[in-house]
Amino acid sequence: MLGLFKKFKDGLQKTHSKLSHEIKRIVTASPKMTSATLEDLEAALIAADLGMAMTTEIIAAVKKGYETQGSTGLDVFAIASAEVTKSLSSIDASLKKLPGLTVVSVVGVNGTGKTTSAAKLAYRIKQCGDLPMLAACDTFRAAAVDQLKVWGDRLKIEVIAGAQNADPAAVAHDAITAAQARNAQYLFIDTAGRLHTKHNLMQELQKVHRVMDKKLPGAPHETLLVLDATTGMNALNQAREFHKAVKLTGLVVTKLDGTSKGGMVVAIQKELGLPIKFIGLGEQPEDLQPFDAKDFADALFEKADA
Ligand SMILES: Nc1nc2c(ncn2[C@@H]2O[C@H](COP(=O)(O)OP(=O)(O)OP(=O)(O)O)[C@@H](O)[C@H]2O)c(=O)[nH]1
Ligand SMILES: [Mg+2]
Repeated sequence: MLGLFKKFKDGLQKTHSKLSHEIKRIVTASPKMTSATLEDLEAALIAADLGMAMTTEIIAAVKKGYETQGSTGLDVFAIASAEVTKSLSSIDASLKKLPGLTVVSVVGVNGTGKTTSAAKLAYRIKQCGDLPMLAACDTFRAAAVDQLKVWGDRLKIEVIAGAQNADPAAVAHDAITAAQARNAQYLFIDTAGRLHTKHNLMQELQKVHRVMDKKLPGAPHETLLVLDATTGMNALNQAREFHKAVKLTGLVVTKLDGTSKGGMVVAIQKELGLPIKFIGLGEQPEDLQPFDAKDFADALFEKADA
């Protein structure tokens, strides 16, 4: 477990070092929490993409802490970490598991990491001893089916695919049939990348979901939107539009390794009220982790050493 946490921290390193140095600089220069100091802190939190709502809560908590105990022993890092933990752990972030087959649709705009995340998720399930399967429902992009098959071969997970240009809804339908026949516990549906602003593409996704629900009432049981952390706040618009078209049940935030926009995770969950279920921290099968609010907050607000 320690190894995973280190990876998680390494992924957030850029966000963390910038933010912690800023906080330390501000607090050292002016230990008394004057309104100017609080404004500086606010600017640092917003610059780290934590979003307005979360930033306001943190500043209020710091102010309250200062009013009750003064500057001696006031730990801005601990206060911020506690506020973020409290806020992010308010929604259940676990992946649903039904008694029979659980179908998980993986959706999002182009290139966010859907295929990779679907494969990594299936790998996690396999590691836990359950039987996962993958469905190649991106029949739009020429190499997409092969890309998923390569993952399937590598991870020894069965991939259900149709012919090139097949109807994605038909592939999803057949994949559910196959998964039920094998008594699989999970089926992950890899869908084509689509712009949230393209009405016809969103309708196509709705159709895929309708067909699944007809085949297995309630499916897909999870609809995970994959967001690329490096896109910053545009991710919010993507999430809103996808949520309108197909009811999302959670988010997967990818590419948190090496981005300086790790704070965005907080803003997204806060603004949308949708749980972040997993985060992507690299390109290897094990580089996907369940989102843990406390680990995340601690990694973000760990005190700088120097
Ligand atoms: N560093 C890093 N790279 C990632 C992560 N997740 C995915 N990638 C990379 O991002 C690129 C796109 O990933 P895909 O899984 O193909 O994305 P997609 O959403 O399926 O793309 P389309 O199907 O074309 O819409 C690949 O090069 C992946 O290896 C992550 O968490 N970290
Ligand atoms: Mg893909």
